[in-house]
Amino acid sequence: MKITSAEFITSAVAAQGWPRDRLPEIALIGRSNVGKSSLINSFTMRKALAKTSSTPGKTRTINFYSINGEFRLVDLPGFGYAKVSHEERRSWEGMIGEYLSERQNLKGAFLILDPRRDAGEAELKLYDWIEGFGIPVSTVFTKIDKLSKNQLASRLKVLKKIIPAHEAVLFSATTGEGKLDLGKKICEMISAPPPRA
Ligand SMILES: Nc1nc2c(ncn2[C@@H]2O[C@H](COP(=O)(O)OP(=O)(O)OP(=O)(O)O)[C@@H](O)[C@H]2O)c(=O)[nH]1
Ligand SMILES: [Mg+2]
Repeated sequence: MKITSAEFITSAVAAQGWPRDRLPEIALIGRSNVGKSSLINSFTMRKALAKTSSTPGKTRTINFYSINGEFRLVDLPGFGYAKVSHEERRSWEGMIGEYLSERQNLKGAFLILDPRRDAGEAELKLYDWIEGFGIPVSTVFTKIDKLSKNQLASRLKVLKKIIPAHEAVLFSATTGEGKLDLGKKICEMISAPPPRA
């Protein structure tokens, strides 16, 4: 996929703030600090389009980025950020749940995982939760530059037994590896019939 334009559209904390048109959307979901915002920057070749940080919990709103004027990548706040209050966590879950359950534009989601960590109950629950809304989910293993080929192969063997990772995309925001595969998956998702009519 050739990227001709990439722009930040808006941030939202609730449905009133979502863009009002019919452009298809692909959501990025995963633990805090896993690299969701970095993936957007790397994929679009725009260094600072999405704000990133080495401290977890950087993205706290739902952020919409328009790509080629054809579809939007939607950066969701990460979950599992230990330092937030119970109340704040509930509000995040509410915000993401509202988006996943009600957003008609949503054509697919990427569950972003760091292959150095074990996929735990939180990831599995999330995978099932998204699928339960009738949204196609694809797994992306990111930060693969941090592992050798052998390490990656053995980690994937373990992880694929835990998490549904059929045709997982292997990605690195640092090297740009996996961008072609990611683009292909996005094309598949946006050209498929609406997941829920
Ligand atoms: N080596 C390497 N570092 C990465 C990669 N992707 C992200 N990082 C680093 O990981 C940290 C977190 O990246 P973010 O993109 O801010 O993570 P996020 O998932 O958006 O985090 P939240 O907004 O807190 O949910 C930053 O320090 C990035 O530079 C990658 O592919 N390779
Ligand atoms: Mg982020």
